[in-house]
Amino acid sequence: MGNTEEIIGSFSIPGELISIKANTHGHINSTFISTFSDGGKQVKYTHQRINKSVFPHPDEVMENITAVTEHIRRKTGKENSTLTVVPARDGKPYSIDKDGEYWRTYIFIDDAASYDRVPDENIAYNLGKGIGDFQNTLSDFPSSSLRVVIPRFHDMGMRFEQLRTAVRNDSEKRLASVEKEVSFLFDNEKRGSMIWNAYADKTLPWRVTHNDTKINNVLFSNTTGEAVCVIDLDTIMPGTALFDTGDMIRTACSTADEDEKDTEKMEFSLPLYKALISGYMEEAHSFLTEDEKSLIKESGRMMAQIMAVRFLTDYLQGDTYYRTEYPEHNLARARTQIKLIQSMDTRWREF
Ligand code: ADP
Ligand code: GN1
Ligand code: MG
Repeated sequence: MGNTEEIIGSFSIPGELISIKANTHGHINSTFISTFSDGGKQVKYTHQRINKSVFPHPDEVMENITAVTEHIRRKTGKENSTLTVVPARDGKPYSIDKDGEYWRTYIFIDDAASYDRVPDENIAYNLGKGIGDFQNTLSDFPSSSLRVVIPRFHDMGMRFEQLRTAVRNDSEKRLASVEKEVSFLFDNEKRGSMIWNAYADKTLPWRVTHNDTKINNVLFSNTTGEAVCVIDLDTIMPGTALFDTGDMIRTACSTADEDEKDTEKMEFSLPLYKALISGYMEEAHSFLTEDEKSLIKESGRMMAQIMAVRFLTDYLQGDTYYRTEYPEHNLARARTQIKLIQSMDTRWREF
């Protein structure tokens, strides 16, 4: 923890550091929660080392986050309605350690829960409402002023190209065990590419979108269950609202964790879908176009597919992108996403 303690000291935080603990729920950054004692009061902070191989320009990531959080706070007038960036002592929204790694600090949002899997319909409803409200609050933010921190992040065609390269190279000699999964995904390439293509040719409107609206990127009040704050703003960029509806559907209308090893446990749930979309539409019906509304259902399938493609690509390439806890972790994630797509197809057919 030595380096972590040192970097925490470079931020403008009053009081005395009491403890630091790691949080391993995200797949990308390294997250630590600290507790400070300030005049007898305990205050918690989140510190993150930004993953530079995923975000090659962390300063641009922080530029986006600073602008967006200021906009949200100005409009809502509520302190914890968004992340609060704690500046470094030199006034920058990040601090660079002796190894050249970028770190940032946020105020930790207390009395709020983070779920890796949706516990009930009420939380699904509140997730939809929270993301609808987030998009609505940012509807007057100029999307063209945002830095594109990961170009073509949800470009299905590009993700399939990356999978093709990984299949061709088979650098880890893992291809033989995943041929069924690879062919399922390629069979669905055209269908899965439809939303990105309609976004890229501007048939779908360009908006400010979060682009990573999985359930553990929203914090929920411990008392009311309402969405308190949308976090993990790293990938805020121009996008279609359907990237966000899709990732919510993928993670909040499913019956198992994203990395459940037993694919039998992964099913698409229509009651959770109804709850999620009713919360979302309460906030979003006024600004969505009919084209967008008609593609919401498809967006869940598309996001499950792009994740399956990305997890499988990472598996074939030797697990260099996502944090993994065991050698088959990305494979489990990919298989579970595929099972979710298959279950969506079955459930919608029955419906
Ligand atoms: P990653 O980019 O690695 O996914 P996140 O920003 O999503 O990192 O943070 C990882 C986890 O840390 C979140 O899922 C959440 O549980 C917790 N977390 C992050 N920031 C805060 C915060 N400001 N307040 C409370 N919990 C937080
Ligand atoms: C990553 O950072 P985290 O864990 O919230 C990834 C998302 C994926 C998600 C899958 C920058 O999100 O795109 O949907 O894992 N973030 C990035 O769980 O690649
Ligand atoms: Mg996250």
